[in-house]
Amino acid sequence: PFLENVVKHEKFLNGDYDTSFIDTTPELFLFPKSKDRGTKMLTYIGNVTVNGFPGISQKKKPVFKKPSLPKLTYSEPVPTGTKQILDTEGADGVVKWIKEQKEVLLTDTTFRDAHQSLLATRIRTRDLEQIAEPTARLIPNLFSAEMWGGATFDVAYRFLSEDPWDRLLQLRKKMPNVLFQMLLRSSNAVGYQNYPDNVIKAFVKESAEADIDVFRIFDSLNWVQGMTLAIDTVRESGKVAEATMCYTGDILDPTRRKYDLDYYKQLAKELEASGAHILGIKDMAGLLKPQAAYELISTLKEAVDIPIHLHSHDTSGNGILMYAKAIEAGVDIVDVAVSSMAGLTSQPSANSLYYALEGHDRKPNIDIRGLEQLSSYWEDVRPYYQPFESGMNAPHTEVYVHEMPGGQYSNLQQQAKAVGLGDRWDEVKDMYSRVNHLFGDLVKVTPSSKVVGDMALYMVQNNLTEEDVYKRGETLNFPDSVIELFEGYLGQPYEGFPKELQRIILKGKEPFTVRPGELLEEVDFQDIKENLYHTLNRPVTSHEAISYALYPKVFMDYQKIVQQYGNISVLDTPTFLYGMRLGEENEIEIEKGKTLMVKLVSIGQAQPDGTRTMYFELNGQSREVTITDES
Ligand code: 3PY
Ligand code: ZN
Repeated sequence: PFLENVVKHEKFLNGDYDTSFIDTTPELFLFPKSKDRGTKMLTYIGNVTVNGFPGISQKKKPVFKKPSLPKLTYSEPVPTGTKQILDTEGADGVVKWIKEQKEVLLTDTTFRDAHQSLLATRIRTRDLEQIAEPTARLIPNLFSAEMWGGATFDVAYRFLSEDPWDRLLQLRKKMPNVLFQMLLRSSNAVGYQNYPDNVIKAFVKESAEADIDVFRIFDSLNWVQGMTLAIDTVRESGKVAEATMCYTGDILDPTRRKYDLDYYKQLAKELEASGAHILGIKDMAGLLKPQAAYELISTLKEAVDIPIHLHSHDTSGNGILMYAKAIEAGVDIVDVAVSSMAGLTSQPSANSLYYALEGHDRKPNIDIRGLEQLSSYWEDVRPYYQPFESGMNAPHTEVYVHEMPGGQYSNLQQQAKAVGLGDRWDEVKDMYSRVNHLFGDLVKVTPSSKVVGDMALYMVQNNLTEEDVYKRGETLNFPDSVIELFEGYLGQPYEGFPKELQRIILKGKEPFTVRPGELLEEVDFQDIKENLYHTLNRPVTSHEAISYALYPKVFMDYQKIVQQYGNISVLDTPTFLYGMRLGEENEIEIEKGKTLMVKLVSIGQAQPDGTRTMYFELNGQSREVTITDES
């Protein structure tokens, strides 16, 4: 696969990012012949019915309950919220408002991190869009809704065949009152490696214009130098810069001195000085223990003047107790998810936190009945995505030892299975922690966490110990991601890389310590637009040009899907993931007021050439499509 992002493309590194990419990879640009919308839609349904959906092994479409939507009066205007504060008072007005609140404020992550962590980021825009307005009406006094960024951008195109920019637009129409928040991996944007500065700037500016309000900006090694470009650009765009430190290690453990209280205190001051409106604490693996949270928040409240926003994962089962301690210590905002999408590798439950703080003067100002109604909806939607559940179904305290971020756990488990290490998973987890120490104890979060995971798999697969790496390193072919990390492609870790190990891994290559973005040649967006205009036969938007710059292959594959099947984001999720049953009838609204009535009548025999004819009724007329049976 074309894993290499274009910035790693040799041509790109030579400053040659231009039309030649299209000339030399013509296979990305061959498009199937156009058909009418009905036929395209039936071809998709026929295909998924016969061949299934990637990652779903069961072929038979399950029967699902229709999700229960809250009964609301939609004629009343949507109540106002924090979005209106930003629009009228600006980012500083938002900061001032936060400081005036006595109650702890909440960010709802249900639309982003909750499903990224529980369901491999697979929730489709359609399922978000249906509950967006009820969310805006039932819990209008959220601080923000985290609904974009992280893995959602890539997964939307790659696995859901939908446009993430369109998601943003659609959700905003339904939620005009709440700040929209995204997770931005600094110079990695919403990808896995460094991009040139002008790509980061363009991405932030366009996201801000498309109405992202709060940018949670982190660097996967807590390297402030890697974050300042993003912070500056967010500020220039008039939005809220939540500069974020990732929490790793354990400040309570006297044997782990590298990331101690003082480290976080200094880092917080640096982030404040870099222009943060809010200080984010990103506890991506859920390592922050209750008493540690109390000490950390108390110290940081003294150290900085800006509000503090705490993000965590409930993997250990201690999330609510930890939040309660952080709230006692004065944290301003915490991240929670609607109950049926909360807990375990996701965020702690908003509903539980509400009750946990009963009688407390900082109890959140939120309508618990509203939360329960939203939770009922998600309880009905979640089973659609059952094949993407991680299989973790009880609190997992081992996380305090292996320190793997919630989102990585199931991913790495899959990777381990794929390379035949499924039954050595315990060894892989143990090795993950050993690799972390071998590498000098790193912050582990996308993308640095992936490098530690790659090395752990490599060592288990080859039965290597730390000693082998030092002794036989010259003869070992380390994973590319490991070499790139030690070269400096993800920035610089606190206290640097272990020197001897770096020398062994780089085998004579010189590392660099400047910002990788400085070394990369600027992307010419005009050029991209012109090229795409020629291949797609239509003008492309700035959003599309940016998506292409971030993910050329993923973006072009998505364009092919659109050409082949049309806009399949309008399909209901059971049909999108499982196709149709024989005799089933379905109503598909392909645009406002235009509906296709589809019935699957029969499935023809497989032909010697591997094709099958699918017999449908489309708006009462018989219609056949031929698909290839891949079984
Ligand atoms: C992401 O970068 O997507 C994360 O959620 C990291 O925790
Ligand atoms: Zn997270």
